[in-house]
Amino acid sequence: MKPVLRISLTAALAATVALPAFADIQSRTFSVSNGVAETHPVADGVAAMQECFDERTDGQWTLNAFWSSALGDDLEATQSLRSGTLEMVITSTSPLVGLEPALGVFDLPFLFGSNEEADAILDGEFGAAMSERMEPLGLVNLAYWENGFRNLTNSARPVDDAEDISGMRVRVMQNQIFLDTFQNLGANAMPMAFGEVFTALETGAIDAQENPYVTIRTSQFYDVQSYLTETRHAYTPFMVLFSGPIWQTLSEEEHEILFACAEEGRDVQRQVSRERSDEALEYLRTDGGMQFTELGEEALEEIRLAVAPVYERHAATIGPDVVEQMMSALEAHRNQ
Ligand code: KDG
Repeated sequence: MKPVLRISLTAALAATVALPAFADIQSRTFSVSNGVAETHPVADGVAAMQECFDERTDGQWTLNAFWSSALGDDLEATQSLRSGTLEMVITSTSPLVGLEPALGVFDLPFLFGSNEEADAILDGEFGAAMSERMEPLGLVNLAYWENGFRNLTNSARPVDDAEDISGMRVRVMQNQIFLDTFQNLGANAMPMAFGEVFTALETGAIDAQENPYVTIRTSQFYDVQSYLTETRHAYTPFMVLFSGPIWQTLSEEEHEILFACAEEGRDVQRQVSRERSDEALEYLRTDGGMQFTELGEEALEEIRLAVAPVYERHAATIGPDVVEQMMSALEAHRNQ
């Protein structure tokens, strides 16, 4: 639902009836599935959302969070929402491209240049249009939270340029665009659910993975990876998804509380994610024992050129109009 429509709907509702506070609010418990660990900044967002529920429902609503893929991986949990057997999941957009190919636009390499740019696109018209695409799937996107800029870890060698990635068995999210991106770099890209990554690294089934610093730290990948390279090759958003079938059983007032509290959670989660990113990198380079490499401009340009064909190759799947809308929105924002 577009934010503008939502505000007018709420205003109309408020103008017509003067219900006593919490009149429409029933006691409820919403379970929310997460692939990340409870130490991840998503937990700070969940806590802020719960505080908002406490205020807005007089303590009648409880958010019951599950961590580290306890309720299944991102796609499995999302399917549970669609069948109405689970209320919420906080998931990367990438594993959902099989449900909505347009979400693949967020996986295009080096798309966003900064957190600020990502926020502007996700919280603006483009993000709202992508959220609308979830509704026919039986999903309501309450807000975009931050997974973040992704960086490469591996157990084989320092990565100083594209050649060093060649031949590495790199785990990627289950998504053809990520697969192609790393295959274009000569890697042996291996799609895998997030919950399987630690064990696959520990047993040597794969050599490498890529995630934001806070995820590398909170999932303790530093225990099974020796080398860390700053690539910032993609920015992944989280969607805070709610079950469409369960959504239909709630009142308009309850809908508004869910949107408002997910946005309060968003602001806290993004802030903590950014505050912790630098701390996480410092930890990984010191106590985490990882050898850190920052790519030089030449090496980074070489990688950007190697992965550039991914845009054209996947435009048809994502939707040429979607890619065009994204690029136009980015250009408009950059020219502000
Ligand atoms: O809860 C989100 C995680 O399951 C996952 O999406 C995190 O970036 C991630 C990955 O690499 O799968």
